[in-house]
This record gives sequence, C-alpha cells and structure tokens, in this order.
Amino acid sequence: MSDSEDEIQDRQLKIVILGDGASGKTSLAMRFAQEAFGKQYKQTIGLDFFLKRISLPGNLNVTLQVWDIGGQTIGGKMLDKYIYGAQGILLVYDITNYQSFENIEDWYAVVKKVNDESEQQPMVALVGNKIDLEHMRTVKTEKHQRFCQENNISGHFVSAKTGDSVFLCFQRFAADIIGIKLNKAEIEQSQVEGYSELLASYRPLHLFLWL
Ligand code: G3D
Ligand code: MG
Repeated sequence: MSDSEDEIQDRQLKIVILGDGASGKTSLAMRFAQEAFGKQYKQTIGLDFFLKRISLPGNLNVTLQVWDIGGQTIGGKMLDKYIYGAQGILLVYDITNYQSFENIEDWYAVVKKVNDESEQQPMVALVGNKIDLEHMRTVKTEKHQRFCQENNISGHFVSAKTGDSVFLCFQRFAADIIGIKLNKAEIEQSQVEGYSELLASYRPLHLFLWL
C-alpha cells in the first residue's frame, strides 16, 4: 500500500475522559498513550491531550486524541469546551469508591447537555477502573451492567495501575465509534501490534486556551 493510500485510511477521533477526581483519568490516559503509570505527569493549566495511533482491522489506522480534563469538576466552566466535538466519551469511576459511580449520572448529564443541540451525539462508554483492588470493590458489577443497559452504552473494567484491559478498552471503543466489530483473533493480534507501537507513537501535547 502506498503512503497516500495510507493517509486516506487515517482517521482522528477525539475521546474525552470524564469522571470524579482520583478515579484514575490521568493514569488511564497515560497508561494507554505512554504505557506508563506514575507521578511524572504534571497537571498544567490548559488542555492536555495525548495522541496515539492504533490499527484496526482492514488496514485502518486511527489516531486517538485522548483528552484529560485535569481538575475540572462537574460544574467546571471549561468542561463544555473539552466535551465539544468529541466522538467518544469515557465515563470513568473507581470501583472502590461508590460516590464516584453515583456521580457518573451527573457526568453523563453534562455530556448530554453539551451535545443537546448538535446533530451528532458522541459514543459513550462506562469504565470501572482500579480492578487490581477487587478486594476493596464497593460497586457491584451488576450495578455497572445495569447502568450500561439502561443507557444502551458499552462497559469496561480496567486497571490503569497494572495496565489490565486498558489497550483493549480504547481499541474496542474506537472500533465501536467507527462502527466495526472486532473478533477475538483481531483483538489479540492488534493488542500485540499496539504494544509494539506504543513507545514510538506517543506524543503528549499541551494546548493552551486563553479566554
Ligand atoms: P484523576 O486523574 O481521575 O484525578 P489519577 O486520577 O489518575 O490522578 O489517580 C488518582 C489516584 O488513583 C492516584 O493515586 C493513582 O495512582 C491511583 N490510581 C489510578 N488508577 C489506579 C488503578 O488502576 N489502581 C490503583 N490501585 N490505583 C490507581 P495517588 O496515591 O497518587 O493519589
Ligand atoms: Mg487527573
């Protein structure tokens, strides 16, 4: 395949990670984009997003723009600017923190409000983080599943700390947005490819808004 054909196949998706403080949004974005977990990430004033290119079946290269909302809270003034134009929203909660799950309803309401007037609604998924702390779980999986069913969205369980299911979550979500279904072999195959690409492809960007 020539370079120009490659470019035609390339799509960029804006994905915004929402959820309570300390649910693990930054850790998740970093784990996915940099294959790292830790404290080296410094919160900045402005908008932070990571770019990461992944491959989906059919020679489809998709660049994910993963936006981290930093310290924005549900009432945050900048929130609508983060959400605007997103093709995907990941609603993240901490499975050991019941309040963070209860607040998902409010985060979801913010998303619906911002996109009220736009024709295209973003794809939304629920993400239960910190599954390495299963023994401390306070949010039953049935609750998670019920929320997904009631809202007709997909659900994922991950650990940003161990990396468990993180790449899979983003990959499946991107496939959902584009409207392709992955079979088991494809998921396994692109997971391997995804990891080998990881270090070469990450690029953190800071975009400052002066308002
Ligand atoms: P936020 O961006 O949503 O505010 P952070 O959340 O990514 O800053 O994470 C909040 C705290 O949860 C951090 O701990 C981080 O290390 C921890 N954390 C994030 N993801 C996981 C996970 O999957 N498992 C576990 N066990 N911890 C996680 P500190 O102690 O640095 O505040
Ligand atoms: Mg953060």
